[in-house]
Amino acid sequence: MKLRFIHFSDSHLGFVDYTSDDFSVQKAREDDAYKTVAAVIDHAIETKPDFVIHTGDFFHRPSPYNKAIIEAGKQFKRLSDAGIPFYMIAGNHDLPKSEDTRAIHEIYEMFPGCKIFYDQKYSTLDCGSFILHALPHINFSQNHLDEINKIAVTDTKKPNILLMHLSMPVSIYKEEEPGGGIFPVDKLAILKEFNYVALGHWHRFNHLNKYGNVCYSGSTERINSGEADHNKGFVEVTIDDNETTINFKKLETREYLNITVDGCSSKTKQNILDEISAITGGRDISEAIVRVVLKNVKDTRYYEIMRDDIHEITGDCLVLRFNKILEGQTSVEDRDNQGGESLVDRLLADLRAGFPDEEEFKKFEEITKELFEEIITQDGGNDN
Ligand SMILES: [Mn+2]
Repeated sequence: MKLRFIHFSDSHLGFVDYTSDDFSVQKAREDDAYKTVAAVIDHAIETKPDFVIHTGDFFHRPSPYNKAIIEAGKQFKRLSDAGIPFYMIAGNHDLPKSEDTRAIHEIYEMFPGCKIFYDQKYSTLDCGSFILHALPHINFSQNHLDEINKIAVTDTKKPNILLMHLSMPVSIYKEEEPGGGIFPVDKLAILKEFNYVALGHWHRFNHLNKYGNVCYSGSTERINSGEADHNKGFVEVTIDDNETTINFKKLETREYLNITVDGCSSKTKQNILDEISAITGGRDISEAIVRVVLKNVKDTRYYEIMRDDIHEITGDCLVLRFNKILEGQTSVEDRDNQGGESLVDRLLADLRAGFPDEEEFKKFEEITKELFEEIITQDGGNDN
């Protein structure tokens, strides 16, 4: 008995990158997420797997924008029309935090073949040729642990597949996301009893061999520059008797170009600009997101290279971010982290001069950022 299926995750539909205040950039980035999800569904329709699974954070928030709701519906309908069953669990981003709000997932269950788990409980489902075990995101950590402790394989005659959206108790990445809960160490042994454990929450593909066929498929599109260093994609899995094969498939995503020039204090302006030119290499990067970081910049030469100098080399790109890190510092200041170009950053930079007192300004900055965050996220508190 051979099973072949696709596992994808963390598509974060409806994510809008507010680090750019340019509406066309926000729109382009939002559309990127729809395109990559459509590409996964294209692949599914072409290759006709037995089923498709998604391990949570399909949407970026519990109340997605209409466009995200519609785009999701289109893709679910395509799968449904092609007769490919779809199984999904809710993640910490798309499950409502309050008990009296209904989950958006419910509407997609109207598509034949579409089964979504958002009930904050561990459950199993006999799918005929295999047993599906689903552990959607659970808001309260004690309940989460109680449900994890119920996980058990009882029928070994069929392949068993477990879906979870959480962190594994290994600290591999500095980007490791908070908010999804952590799988308890003393329960790890059970994972080996599964033919496949499909994980969501971490955005980088990772097959955690030592726990068994335990695999993060990674997300389908980047949501910040911390994700620039790895490919995005999905996973194709086959279970042939007791043999599980895991194949990562790379997705074509928008180019995210991080350029770092080290030791600028000992380089001339021309050296630095040449180094950047060598990397962009006269290619067309008009659709790319480009981030240029100059490290070890001498205080007295801080204004020697300006954004316009960089723009002259790169030409127009979708987003150009430019940071300078002063000698003796290890990172750009928080307010400069995204390239120093956001609306709130510019506002704060302008207002900075009006605050002779550093402490007072810090307090003001903190409150302003909190307020701004609340306005743009509408519902505050739903991040991670
Ligand atoms: Mn998550």
